[in-house]
Amino acid sequence: KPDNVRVSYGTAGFRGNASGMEYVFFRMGMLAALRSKLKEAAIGVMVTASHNPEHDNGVKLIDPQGEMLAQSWESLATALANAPFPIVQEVLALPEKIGTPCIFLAKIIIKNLRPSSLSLSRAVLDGASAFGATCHDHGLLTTPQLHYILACYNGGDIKVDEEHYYQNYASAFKALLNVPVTSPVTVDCANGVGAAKLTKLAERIGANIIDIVVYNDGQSGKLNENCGADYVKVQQRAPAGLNMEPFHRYASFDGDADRLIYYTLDSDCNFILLDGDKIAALFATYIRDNLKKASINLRLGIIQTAYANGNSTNFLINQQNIEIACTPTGVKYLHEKALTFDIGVYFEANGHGTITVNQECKNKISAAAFDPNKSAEERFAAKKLKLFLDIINQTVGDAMCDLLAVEAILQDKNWSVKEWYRIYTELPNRQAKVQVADRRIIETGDAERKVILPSMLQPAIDELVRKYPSGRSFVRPSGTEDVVRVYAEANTQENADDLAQQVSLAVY
Ligand code: G16
Repeated sequence: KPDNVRVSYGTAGFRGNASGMEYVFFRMGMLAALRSKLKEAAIGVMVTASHNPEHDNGVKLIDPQGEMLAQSWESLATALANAPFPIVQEVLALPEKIGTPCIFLAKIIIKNLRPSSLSLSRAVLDGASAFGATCHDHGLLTTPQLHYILACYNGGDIKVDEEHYYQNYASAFKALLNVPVTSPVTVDCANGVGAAKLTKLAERIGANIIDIVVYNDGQSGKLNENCGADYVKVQQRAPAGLNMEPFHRYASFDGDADRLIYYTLDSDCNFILLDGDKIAALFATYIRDNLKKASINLRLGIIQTAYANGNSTNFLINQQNIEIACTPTGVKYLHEKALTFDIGVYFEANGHGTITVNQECKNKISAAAFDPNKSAEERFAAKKLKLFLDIINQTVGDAMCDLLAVEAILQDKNWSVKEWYRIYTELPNRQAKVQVADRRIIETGDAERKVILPSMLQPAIDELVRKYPSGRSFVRPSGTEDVVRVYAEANTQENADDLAQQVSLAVY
C-alpha cells in the first residue's frame, strides 16, 4: 500500500487507475470472505470499472441476494483498504484466533475483463484464500450476470451457470412475444463483455424472433472509447463510425453491460436520445396500463435521481399520475427506495435501472391471470404483466434484459421508436465534468440537488439558474471518476450549454 494514498468505497466500489491497486483488491478478497462467513452465504466480487477507460479498474462486493453490498459495510471496506499493513496482518491472523477452518461456506465469484483484470482478480482470490474461502471463478461475465448467478446460487441452485441465465431470459422473452419483432435493433456493446454475451442470448432466442445486430464487439476498437452508453448519453451523439438511418432503433450498453440507452435519427436526421428516463416512462406506463386492465390494485412508483430530465418528471407526475421518488446517484440508493413500493421502476438517466416487485405482488398478478372471477381481458392483461416481469433481472440494472423488455413493449404496442420518443419532449440539457484539486470538498444535500459546502457555491448556482428560462442546474463530486459533475437544463440547447459552462466556471 503506497503511503499517503487514501481510497474510498465510492458510488460503485473502489475505482481508479489500475496500476498499484492490487492491495485494495487483496483486501476486498479478505472482506468478501468475512462477509461470507457472517452471512453464511456466497458473496460476489466484481472486478470491473464499467464505463471508465480501459486503464482504470475497480472492485465491488455483491451481497447474497444479488443486491449491492450493505451500505453499513462500505465504511468497513474503506477502513480496511486504507489500514496500515500491521493492522491488516492482525486481521489476517483472525482465522487462527477464532479457530480454523474458518470460511468454507464462502464462494467468491470473480469476473475479468480489462488487461489489468487478471492480476487484480488474482489479488482478490489470494485475499479470500488467506481466510480459507472456497473461490469459484466464473471468468468473464457481465455485471448483471454475476448478480443473477449469485442470487440463484444462494437460492439453492448450486449448479447455476451462465447458460442458465440465457435459457431463463430467452424463454421468458419467447413466452411473452406472440409475433416476432419486425425490424432489427443495432446494439453498440462499447467493445465490452456485453458483445459476446448478447450474441449468445440472441442465438438462444433465435434470429427468427428478433434480429439483434451487434456493433462494437471488441474485435478492433477500445473499451468505452468513443462508444458505449456513457459516451452516447453525455456527448448526445452516436458512437464513432456508426452510420445511422432515420427511425432505425439503436442501443448502447456500457463496458460491463449494466446500462442501456436507445437512440435514433428523426426524418431531418436530428439525433434523438431515448435515455434511462424514457425507458422508465415506457416501463412504468406499460405496467400501470396492464394493472388497470387487469383490475389489480398495487402501488407503483418510479425512482429517479437529480439527473432526470425535468420534463420526464412533469410527464410522469402531471400527465400520468404516477408516484415519483428522488434519491442520490448510485443504484444502491434507487434500488433500496424501489423496494418500498409494490412495484418499483428505477432508472438513472444514464440508463442504469430495473424493476423490483415483491413476491406477494408477483403472486397476486399470477393468481389474477387464472382467476375465474375475472373477465378474459382482465386475465389476459395479468398474464401479460406476469410474463413481462419474468424478463426483468430484478437483482440489478441489466442492459440485456432491459433491451428485451423495451423490444417486447414496442412490439406489443405496435410502436416504432417514433411513438416512443414522442411521449414527451426532453428539456435541452448538458452534462459537463470539471477537474479540480480536491473534489471531495464539495458536499451536497437534498438528494444531491443542493450544494451545502463550500457555502458560497449554491447561491452562485442559484443566481446563474435564474437567468435562464426553465433553468435548473446542480453539481456533485463523482464517485467513480476524479471529477465534479455538472448538470444543466434550460429552454434551448444554447442556454443549457451556456448554463453548464457558467456553473462549471463557478465550480472551478
Ligand atoms: C456507477 C453506478 C451508477 C452511477 C455511475 C456514475 O455506474 O452504478 O449508479 O450513476 O457509476 O456515478 P458517478 O456520477 O458517481 O461517477 P457504472 O455503470 O459506472 O458502474
